Amino acid sequence: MSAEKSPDKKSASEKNNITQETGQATSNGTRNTTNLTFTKDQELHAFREMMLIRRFEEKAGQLYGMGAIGGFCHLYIGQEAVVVGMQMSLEQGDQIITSYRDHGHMLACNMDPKGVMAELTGREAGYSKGKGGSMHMFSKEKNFFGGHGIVGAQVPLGTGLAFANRYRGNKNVSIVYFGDGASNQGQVYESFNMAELWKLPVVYVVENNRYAMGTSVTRSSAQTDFSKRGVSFNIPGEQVDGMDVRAVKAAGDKAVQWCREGNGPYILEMQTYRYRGHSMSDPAKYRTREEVDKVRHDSDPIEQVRQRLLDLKVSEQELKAIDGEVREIVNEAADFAQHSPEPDASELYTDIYR
Ligand SMILES: Cc1ncc(C[n+]2csc(CCOP(=O)(O)OP(=O)(O)O)c2C)c(N)n1
Ligand SMILES: [Mg+2]
Repeated sequence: MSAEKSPDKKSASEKNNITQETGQATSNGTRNTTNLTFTKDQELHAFREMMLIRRFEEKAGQLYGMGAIGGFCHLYIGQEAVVVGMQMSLEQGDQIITSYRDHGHMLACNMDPKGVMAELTGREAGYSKGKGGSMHMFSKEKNFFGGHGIVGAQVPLGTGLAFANRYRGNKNVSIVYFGDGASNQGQVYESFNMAELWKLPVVYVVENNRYAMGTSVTRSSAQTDFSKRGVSFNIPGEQVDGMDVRAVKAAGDKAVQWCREGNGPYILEMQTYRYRGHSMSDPAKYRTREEVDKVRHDSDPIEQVRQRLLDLKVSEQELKAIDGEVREIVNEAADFAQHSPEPDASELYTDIYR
């Protein structure tokens, strides 16, 4: 019997409908219908932050198409609510670490869009002096620890960040983002074991966007409820509607508090979706246009916030003005990047171990 036909292997979307329904899921996979509300200021903040990521990614896609960006480039379009909602739960000094699908995480951490775009285009003014590209950027100042191209590699590293917090006796939490595909890696479970054993303050955020490259979760994962992946280590977990920024923040608050109080790690499965292909070179033939259109139409994270703002009597013009400001920031970043010089050849010999 094929994986698709097995009764236990329903698709994540079947089991955990990505809908506009709000509310947190509990660890047994059922959703609470807790009423989640944001103040108008929080809605505006979420709208602006998500728009910045979306416009930035659209521009990166354009520049890639024009040949201005070389190497790999993985866009975050569709997943914006995850990183924006989580960021709203964090405090100064909390660390972030993620995979190669990292532009949104950097912008959410307040890294400069000019520095990110300059890195994408391989310029001297980029965060890694033009030598790292899309997948390898860092900012110690903003507590952003990369940007990792090896699937799952950030999980033990992020667990190490949590160990450092514990060792130093501070109250900071490390947020480790990884994908549904990465969740099947052995190093993830070695990390889970140590994190629970030593009660490390780490939130593991599984960004379940339903695909690992061209492989759907139902074809690759024996257990598609990623919130349960910590069960044998006694790590609590929840499934979260990762398209609703309010649900993300509510779950983030709970998980971060759990960690800050010294209870050990927490797992959040964010049910989300990527609109674009795996990377810029993926024609995405493994899924239908209709599947993508349906998610965009029914549960787009930005559209949800836009609708709520309109209900709060924020005018279309105000929302357009925010979009205009964001577009300007992104255009300036693209101009800056393209006018920044390429790194000098001597840079080949810096920032390396001999
Ligand atoms: C150790 C390792 N194996 C394989 C790859 C090739 N690879 C790059 S991305 C990817 C899929 C990962 O999917 P997922 O974790 O779901 O993250 P997403 O791309 O959906 O954000 C694979 C297999 C890699 N980079 N590193
Ligand atoms: Mg994935």
